[in-house]
Amino acid sequence: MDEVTISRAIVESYTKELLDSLQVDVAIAGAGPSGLTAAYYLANAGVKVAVFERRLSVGGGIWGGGMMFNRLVVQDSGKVILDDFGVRTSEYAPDYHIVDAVEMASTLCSQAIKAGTRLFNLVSVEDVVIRENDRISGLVLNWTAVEMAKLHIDPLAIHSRLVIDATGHACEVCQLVVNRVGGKLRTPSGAVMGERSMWAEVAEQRTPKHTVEVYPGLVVSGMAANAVFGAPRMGPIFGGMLLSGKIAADLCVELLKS
Ligand code: 48F
Repeated sequence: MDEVTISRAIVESYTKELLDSLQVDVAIAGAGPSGLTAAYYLANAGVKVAVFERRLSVGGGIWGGGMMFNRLVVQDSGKVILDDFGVRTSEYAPDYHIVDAVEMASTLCSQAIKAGTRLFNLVSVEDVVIRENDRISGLVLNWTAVEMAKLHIDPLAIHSRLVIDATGHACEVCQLVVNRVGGKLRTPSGAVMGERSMWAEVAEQRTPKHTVEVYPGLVVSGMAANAVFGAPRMGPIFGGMLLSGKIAADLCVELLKS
């Protein structure tokens, strides 16, 4: 075995995928449950989709379950989506299904990639690309290592027809739109309204409703959708995250037709 061949294989194949991802149909910020679910359904629909994830690990808030008990709960509607992915569930009570968090995180990730998602971990979204009428038209990216080390190194950008903000509680892309673009979101206040205290039932009902095109070219999904619309957090019940990811994918497929 030759070290240079190993290095060339890695650099060439990664660069090829990155070059091929400089222009995509949908760019997703964040590889938590909603981002991975959106990516999986988009890739299966034949949409060119890339996910950019800040952390080394993919899966966001899935792994730790509830307070590090690595189990999650989904409702019947979430179970249907997990069935699609091939994630096993066991019924605990009517409409309450238990999921192994580690199986869910690893399977969502694996299936999204096998469906054709380009997944770049250790890459942070630090800004958005803006075009005519302030439409969001891409993402500005840098290595997470650069961000962590606070190095003064300029980022690179990719173009996309649509962006999904799947960054979770921080709703970072929407925050950028408000704070850097000076944009007015399609929320009652026009701003990020901020997440409210835990109320699982209400939060789970509201997450799918808030999965919308919140700004031209920008769809918001998952916990980011609730944070943007001032809805409660839900804790370790994950049906809403999965549903939201699927709704975001379906919405993008429709928007891409126009
Ligand atoms: O937080 P996260 O899992 O978001 P989600 O898909 O699911 C939320 C649930 O995990 C949980 C919950 C449900 O009960 O409340 O919190 O809405 O995943 C978000 C991912 O986005 C990454 C972050 O590291 C995480 O893996 N992320 C956040 N900001 C950026 C980012 C950024 N600027 N660039 C790239 N990735």
